[in-house]
Amino acid sequence: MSTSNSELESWVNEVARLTQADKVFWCNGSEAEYRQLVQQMLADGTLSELNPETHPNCYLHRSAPTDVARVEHLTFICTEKEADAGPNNNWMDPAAAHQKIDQLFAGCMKGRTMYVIPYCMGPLESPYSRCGVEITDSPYVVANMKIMTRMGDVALSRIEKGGGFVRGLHSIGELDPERRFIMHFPAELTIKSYGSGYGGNALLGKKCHALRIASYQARSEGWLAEHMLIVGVENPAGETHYLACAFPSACGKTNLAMLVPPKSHKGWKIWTLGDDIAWLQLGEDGRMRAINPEAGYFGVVPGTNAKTNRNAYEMIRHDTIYTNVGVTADNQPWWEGLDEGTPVLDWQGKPYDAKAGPAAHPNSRFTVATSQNASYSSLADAPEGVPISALVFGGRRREVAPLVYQAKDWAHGVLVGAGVASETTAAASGEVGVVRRDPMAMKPFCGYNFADYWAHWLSFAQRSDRLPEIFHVNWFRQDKDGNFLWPGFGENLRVLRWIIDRCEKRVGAVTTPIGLLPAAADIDIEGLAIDPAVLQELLRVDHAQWSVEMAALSEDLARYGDRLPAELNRQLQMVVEDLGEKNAA
Ligand code: SAT
Ligand code: MN
Repeated sequence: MSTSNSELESWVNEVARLTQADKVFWCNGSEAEYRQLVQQMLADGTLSELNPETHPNCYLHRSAPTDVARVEHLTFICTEKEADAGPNNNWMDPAAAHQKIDQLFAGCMKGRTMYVIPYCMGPLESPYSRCGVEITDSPYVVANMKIMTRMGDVALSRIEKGGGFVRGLHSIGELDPERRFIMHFPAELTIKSYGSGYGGNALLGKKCHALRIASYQARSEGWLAEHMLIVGVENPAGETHYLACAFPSACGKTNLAMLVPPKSHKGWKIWTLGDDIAWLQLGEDGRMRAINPEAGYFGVVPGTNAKTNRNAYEMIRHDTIYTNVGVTADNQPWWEGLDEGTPVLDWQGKPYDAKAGPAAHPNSRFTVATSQNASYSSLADAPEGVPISALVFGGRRREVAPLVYQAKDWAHGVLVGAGVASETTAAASGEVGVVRRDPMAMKPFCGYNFADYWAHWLSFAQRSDRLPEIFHVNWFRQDKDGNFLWPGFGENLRVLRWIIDRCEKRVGAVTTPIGLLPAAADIDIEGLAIDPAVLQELLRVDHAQWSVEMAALSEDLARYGDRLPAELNRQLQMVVEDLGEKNAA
């Protein structure tokens, strides 16, 4: 017996029989265990050591070239009824799915060690946290899970105290894209993932558990599992507001979460709670509280430098696992957007040739503990989480969406979230740069029918009158020549200030059909080389464009048929009518 939880014990035995693993290894989560795994991976070539002088305890992993991002077309939600998964998910019948994937798992760990990773998503003492156990044959996954979660003995003892756990079974299989599936069985709190060793496909605590399974669980338990960063903004008077912000993958969540206040903003501080996932619960006082279920960052490397994200740039100089970056002649990691050094090898370990492609894969990643970030907030470990003042949605949009606007109320805010759309990035396989509708930035991550999810969101208005205000931002507006209109990065603090002032009712707003916008004078642009005309443009609501946008949203919502909450349609109709009236006027 390796655990007093008999359910866990018998599942582990059953998996060992199915996969015919050579050895079963229970991870205790210690530093010594991590170091030993690293040694083993250095010996077998899974990792290589980076320059220990410039980057102590940093390692490079090169993934299979056909395994470099999440695979949404191979990701399934397996519910008894197809309608429960919804048009937003790929669906498979649970019995058929088990059969299909168990065939792949049969015997797949022959000659391999099977690692058992008990993990806790969220602070160990928090009632909002949830546990899971991932079984994997990948030591790279174990090392990443060690950084990304609270894992090992501490998690096992929480599981043994009761409360259940999510089962995650993972094998890299043959790393064959033709034999790859990421399957979720929400009713069984079970995940089965085969054939990929990459990020969200393989670190099952992240997107699979903390978003897809958790969103499903959250619905029945009355909370929300969201694709949101959590950030604290402290003003010079020492007052801190916490915001939770949702953006699609690779749209700058990590940068916003660890924003460095510009020189013009003396006395302002940013506190990072999380960069990717927020679990939101209503506290006893009716305020929404957030915890970050994760303990590490799995962040996009390209573009990271001392100017774009100084905190990230510094925290990844030690104790970091790099995946798919290039290297310099003296074995330092290298990526596009790093303004120093020259790559000699690309992410596949081939001699770097600028004509053949980038040195670092566009979705190359760093894995690093949250505590290494200079702006880390120790409240990330607080069992009660932090109170949220504002929920902020955003996307990457060349046009249409203004720099910032506020929803008129909670129900309208749900429409604003449902209307999130963004240009695609390299975080998922497929074409890059096309506008895709991505409601709440959860399109790839909601574990059930979006129609039911929106109904769940709307229901919060009946449960509290102290809900956060809801906003939408867009840092990515461009002019006709493709130049960004807004400087972004640290300067985004200027927009966060307006958001907080709105929450505190310290500033007015201009009412438009799409929501409440700042008067140009209320966005502080002092010290910015930005033309007032450009700011006007950033805050312009183009009614014709918005009518087209609302038609696209309406078409997307229509896919949910009768299941769509009537309230969401009502909100949409109000915006459409307002736009029409203003057009006629
Ligand atoms: O690969 S992950 O899903 O972990 C990263 C992302 O897409 O946000
Ligand atoms: Mn993400």
